[in-house]
Amino acid sequence: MGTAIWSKAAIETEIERLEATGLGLLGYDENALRILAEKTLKINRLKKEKNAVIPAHVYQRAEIIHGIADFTGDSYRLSKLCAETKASTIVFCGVRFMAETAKILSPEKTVLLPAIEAGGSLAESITANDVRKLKAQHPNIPVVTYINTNADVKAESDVIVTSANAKRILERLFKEHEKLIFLPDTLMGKNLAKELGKKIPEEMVIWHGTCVVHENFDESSVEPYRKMNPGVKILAHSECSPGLVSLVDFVGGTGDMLRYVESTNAPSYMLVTECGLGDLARTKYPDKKFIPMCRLCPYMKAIDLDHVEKTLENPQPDQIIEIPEAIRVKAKRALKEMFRLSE
Ligand code: CIZ
Repeated sequence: MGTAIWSKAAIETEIERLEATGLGLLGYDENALRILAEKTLKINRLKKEKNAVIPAHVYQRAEIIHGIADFTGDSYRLSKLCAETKASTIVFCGVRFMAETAKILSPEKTVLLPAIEAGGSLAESITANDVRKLKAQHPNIPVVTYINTNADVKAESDVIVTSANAKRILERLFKEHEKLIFLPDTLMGKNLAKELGKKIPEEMVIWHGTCVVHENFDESSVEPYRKMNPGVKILAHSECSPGLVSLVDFVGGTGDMLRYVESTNAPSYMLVTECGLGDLARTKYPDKKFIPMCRLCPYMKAIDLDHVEKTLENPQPDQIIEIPEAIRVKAKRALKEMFRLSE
């Protein structure tokens, strides 16, 4: 990190600010907060100097969410807020598809992804050429694509969905179409088909991608914990397997999971998803009890404060998101269709 020297008072005020966010509840002690404070002070100053904004996905590291993010949420919320921001630069603390979505919606802004390793197993499971082949095999069938995909895959799609709005959008589309193609998450596709009473592949053609985090939870993540924690409410992300989903109390995206916790009063909660959500829930609802059950996503956790600082100071070409205009325009059309159908 750089050599900025902060006054003792500035450091103490920053430590108090960080402490008040709830980081202490996650085990960040006085020493850890002191180390973080210098970094967050510097990044927050750089952010102002560069007219930049930092969105952070809920799966990001806690020090990013609480120390430097301007707004936090799921990919749907972040895409909307990024499109509205007045800042000229977006330093996206999330994964590549999220940064690309920001660029698709706001091409005039500089969009930076601090760690190039922040890709994703779902996005990597399918190419634009795969989608073109599917469309040739199933002509005139609308392509519904989970937001967790690269820009060129979005460009081949008719409408984008997120975990927050997939069910609603599919319901609306099925009123006008007998069959849909759903990409790329096979587990989410199977969950949606079951919920909507649709047959695979007669009514839903589903790609075979999976999320490296959610595919690893199974039924064994549920029953023993119910016995050990009477009354526990178990929430699973909609990228989990149908077998697991059939055993839990609630299934949805991260925003829905947080809303469920907020609006209920159970003795304890178990959030079956990436660990960042449980960390965030612990700081948002300090009076509620959370049973640990999560996995770390190597892509979501690729970015740390040092990456953000270096990117703000001197972005490297491979951190700058660029999307060919023809692809961007087509991908934007599919995203706009999502906004239209989900609202
Ligand atoms: O859509 C998102 O943000 C992802 C990847 C998960 C979720 O449910 O928030």
